[in-house]
Amino acid sequence: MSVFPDPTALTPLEDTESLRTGEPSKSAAGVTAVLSSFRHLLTRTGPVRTVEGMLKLNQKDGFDCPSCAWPDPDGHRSAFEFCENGAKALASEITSARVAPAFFAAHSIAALGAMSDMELDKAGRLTHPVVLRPGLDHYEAISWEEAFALAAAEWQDMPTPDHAVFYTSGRASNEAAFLFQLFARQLGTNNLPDCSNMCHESSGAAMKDSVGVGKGTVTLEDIYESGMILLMGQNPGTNHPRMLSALQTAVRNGSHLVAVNPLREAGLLGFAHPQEVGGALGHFTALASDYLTVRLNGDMALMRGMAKTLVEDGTIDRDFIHAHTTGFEEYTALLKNQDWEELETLSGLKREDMQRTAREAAKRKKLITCWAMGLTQHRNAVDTIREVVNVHLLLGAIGKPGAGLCPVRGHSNVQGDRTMGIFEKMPESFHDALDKEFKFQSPRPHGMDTVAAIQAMHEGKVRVFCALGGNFLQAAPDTDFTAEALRACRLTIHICTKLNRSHLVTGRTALILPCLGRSEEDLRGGVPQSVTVENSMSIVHASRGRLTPASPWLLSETAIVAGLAAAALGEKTTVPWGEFANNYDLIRDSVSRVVPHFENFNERIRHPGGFHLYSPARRRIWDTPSGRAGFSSAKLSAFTTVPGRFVLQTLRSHDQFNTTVYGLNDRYRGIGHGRRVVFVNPQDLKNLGIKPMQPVDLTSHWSDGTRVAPRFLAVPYEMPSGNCAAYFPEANVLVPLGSTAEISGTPTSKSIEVSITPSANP
Ligand SMILES: Nc1nc2c(c(=O)[nH]1)N[C@H]1C(S)=C(S)[C@@H](COP(=O)(O)OP(=O)(O)OC[C@H]3O[C@@H](n4cnc5c(=O)[nH]c(N)nc54)[C@H](O)[C@@H]3O)O[C@H]1N2
Ligand SMILES: Nc1nc2c(c(=O)[nH]1)N[C@H]1C(S)=C(S)[C@@H](COP(=O)(O)OP(=O)(O)OC[C@H]3O[C@@H](n4cnc5c(=O)[nH]c(N)nc54)[C@H](O)[C@@H]3O)O[C@H]1N2
Ligand SMILES: [Mo]
Repeated sequence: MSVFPDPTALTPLEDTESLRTGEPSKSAAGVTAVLSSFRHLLTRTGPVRTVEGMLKLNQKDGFDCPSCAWPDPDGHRSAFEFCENGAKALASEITSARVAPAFFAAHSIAALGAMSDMELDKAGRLTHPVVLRPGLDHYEAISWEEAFALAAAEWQDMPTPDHAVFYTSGRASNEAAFLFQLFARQLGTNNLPDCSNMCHESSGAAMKDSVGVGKGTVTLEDIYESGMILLMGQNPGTNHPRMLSALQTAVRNGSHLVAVNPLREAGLLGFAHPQEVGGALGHFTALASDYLTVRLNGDMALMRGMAKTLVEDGTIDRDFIHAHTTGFEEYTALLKNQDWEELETLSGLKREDMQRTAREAAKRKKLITCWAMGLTQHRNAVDTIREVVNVHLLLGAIGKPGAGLCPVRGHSNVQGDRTMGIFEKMPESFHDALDKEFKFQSPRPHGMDTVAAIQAMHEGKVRVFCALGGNFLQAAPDTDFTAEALRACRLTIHICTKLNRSHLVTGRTALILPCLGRSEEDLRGGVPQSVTVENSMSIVHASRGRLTPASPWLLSETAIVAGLAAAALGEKTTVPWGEFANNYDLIRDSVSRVVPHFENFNERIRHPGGFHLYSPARRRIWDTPSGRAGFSSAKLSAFTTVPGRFVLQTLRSHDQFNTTVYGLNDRYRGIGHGRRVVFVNPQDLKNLGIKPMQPVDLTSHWSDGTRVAPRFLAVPYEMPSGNCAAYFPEANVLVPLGSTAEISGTPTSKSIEVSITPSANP
């Protein structure tokens, strides 16, 4: 049974016939963004809840924005510390629409499957726990007790603990995440895949190896006082809009911004601050003063070209290199033998571009490099990020004010979840501390990451799949294969706020366990509870929901995880699940003894604005085996295709948060009313004999065969020849499960080899 809308017979809402295209924008935000925020909020929630919600969003006594992980400015927050896309995320959470048991009675799985992702989200907030029993095609209400007992029975019936998989998406609070990993480990498995496996895993792997920490080394203050910012593989106008005001401050302070992106993204070009008079009138601050339209996956070559320039010019920081690094000789030998021609071919840039950028960095010294998915989702992602680190090491641009590495995280608490132990291979020291705190033996063999879990599920080696948030089916690569994998489980469980397609592709039995959103008041025994989150700059702070919950039947994520664990583990457990569920301070007390640098956790989060987690690399202490930061001398590479084919990247439109589709516009790229589009270089389209707006089929090529995504409209768009782009999740069917980044295992969602042909279904 298909649970996807037929792409060749689209629903009226996604009727691509009415697709509009216009000129891409030259700046982001401004008043249109504010109007768009309020339109989304008002149409989905009503005026009172809108104002209540906005006034508590990102305030020190309020709740953390459920959208991205960009930090809040300290000291000078405005009354509305939010952005257009934060408002959309909030509107989606505090919507007045409801998915109650009657909704499921009226809609079979097949009927829900015919709805688009946007319609599923717009259906509203889930109100009751529901179950899909074997052989039936409607979810029906179930009590919390019965749901916990049903799940417990499946977990207790597994041949081995490794027949369980626990997936986490990055919106879960620290408290829920800590309990989730504890449950998995008390059950006896490290099978803890998370969205990070598909996201910044490559950054963590590269940085841990090179500089000893897997997290960013800068703060907002550093951004403000930087001399130069390299913004690589990131579209902040859409995905981290609050970053634009930080960039504006940096530029006004004299920082030099260089954008590195195959597409000319509006948010990199200019920013009209909606809360400044000029911005409101449409005057924008120019952001990037240099724009390198690198070829997809050409970044490693670019960085190597910069490194070569620095070494040849002799503009490197010899004292730093001598005192703090290893591998310099080997690396410089490599640079010496590197010819410019190869660097130019692989990067798609000119030698002068690389030299100019390097010289600017050498002149300004205080370099910050920010990056996101444009660097992490390629086969050589880890080597590319290590090459970024190489440039920083040559300049000594790390561990000093105004300089450092800044992987810009996605989900609002994805970094915190990892800190709390959501990882299939936590270090031994974490296990030891966990064992000591809870007086048990946690399993030591590494567990499965996202791709390995899909493979194992597909092979029938997983009985119970339990997800703390997220939309596994739509976020994972190889949609059809992942669907089969989910269907091979006995039980699939989703702890979540909103309906999504993962709820329609299920194990023999399925549970949807609806939880409170971050904006909602969480009362346990009449006492309001706070949770905590960690942002992209390692600041841990409290978040307290203030709004009335969407339904009186909802439980918090923390209480649901505790309820499941208590039922599944029964007498065997050494964890006071019930007490934890009723008082999150007790969870934080345990965290303070298990997780490094969380001493006096409860005290410290009561300080408005929270606290900054210790980062050794920030102080030039290198937590690596050699005690030094390491140059990487990896073999230069870039993804290429056979002639006539294209490198496809899958990216986000302006109207989505990952798999949650808020609307059908991608305003800054000039797209209106449609998502099934593929952006292609105008000359390439001509050469293919394809007209603008002509329907095309995309076929991806991989060692195991081809995959087809039918009927996308071809949109001519400036970018390097041989590259193209389409939206995720529609294009995920094209991403082969086996195509992953070396070392980090991240699916290569930004380098997929495709051919573009006139559609068989025009
Ligand atoms: N509103 C909103 N906010 C979000 C999200 C959302 O979906 N919506 N998602 C959140 C999450 S989980 C994440 S991880 C982040 C994602 O934030 P981004 O990484 O900004 O997200 P993408 O849309 O994947 O954009 C990738 C950008 O990298 C560029 N790019 C692609 N390939 C390459 C390359 O090879 N080299 C270079 N230099 N550039 C390249 C693309 O052209 C695009 O501009 O955003 C977070 N914030
Ligand atoms: N092709 C391709 N694939 C990609 C990417 C790409 O760029 N290209 N990006 C990857 C990246 S960077 C990421 S991070 C993943 C994202 O993967 P996921 O994190 O799995 O996906 P989301 O779309 O963020 O999850 C949305 C769902 O989370 C649930 N939810 C929302 N709020 C809450 C909450 O407060 N609590 C709970 N428990 N549930 C909640 C809702 O049910 C909602 O439907 O996708 C990855 N997949
Ligand atoms: Mo992400």
